[in-house]
Amino acid sequence: MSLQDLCKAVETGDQDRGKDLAQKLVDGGTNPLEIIDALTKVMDEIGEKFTRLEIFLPEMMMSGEAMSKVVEILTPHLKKGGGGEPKGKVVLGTVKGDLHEIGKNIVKLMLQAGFFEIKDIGVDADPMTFIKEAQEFGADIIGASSLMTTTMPHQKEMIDILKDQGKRDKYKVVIGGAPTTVEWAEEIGADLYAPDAGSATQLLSGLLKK
Ligand code: B12
Repeated sequence: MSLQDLCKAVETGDQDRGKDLAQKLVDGGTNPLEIIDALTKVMDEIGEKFTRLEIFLPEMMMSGEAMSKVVEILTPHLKKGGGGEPKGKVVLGTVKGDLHEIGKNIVKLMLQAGFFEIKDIGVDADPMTFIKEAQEFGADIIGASSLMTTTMPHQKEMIDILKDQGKRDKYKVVIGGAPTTVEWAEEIGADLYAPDAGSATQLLSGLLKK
């Protein structure tokens, strides 16, 4: 039983083995963040194999589902840490046209563990939905995930609408997702880019202090 075995189980989409191994690894003291890190690399490889037509959509789906199941097993371990003063309110979603949610869900867990209050607006969220939900929730931060180059423009669209409506200063906007970069964040006028869920909590805490 090793992290490598778990990676193999997720790669081959074996949910039951994935859940079992993940449980054994955390019970044995492996850091859940180390597991997520390793599995994110596996998903990157899956994506590359998909591009090279070495695997097809059903395989990518099975790996994605196996990873989601592992994240469910890790959830109580990520949430450990006891109480604390809420640091801020975040509306979090995946942008319009984009159904990728694994990364967003991990970010949500990590932010909750870091004492942020989260309103998860799911996937395929319209720019106006982000803004409406942020207003209703009294959010400090809007977090938008995009996993595809084709949906990244909706992160910009949301910021542009905020500007047009004179609400840009009401919220800090943070973006993320595999194809996004710090350069893209600067180009579209986001306040922050976080490369992974592990750094997001710290970076967001810093952002609210500014
Ligand atoms: C799993 C997967 C799927 C699953 C999604 C399952 C689910 N429930 O989410 C399924 C099979 C459904 C799927 C579908 C498709 N997919 Co897909 N998918 C992937 C894959 C392999 C992994 C994504 C993933 O979960 N990674 C693991 C997580 C943990 O990493 P992450 O999302 O990057 O998140 C981390 C950070 O980025 C960051 N983060 C993420 N979001 C945010 C947000 C904020 C605010 C912050 C601060 C941080 C942050 O923190 C996270 C944790 O550390 C990627 C490959 C890749 N390299 O990304 C392709 C990939 C994204 N998919 C791709 C494609 C093409 C598709 C489809 C169009 C395929 C098809 N022909 O139908 C559809 C599109 C569906 C749609 N409309 O969205 C392409 C996109 C190419 C492009 N245009 O850019 C990729 C890159 C694969 C490839 N190389 O071709 N996919």
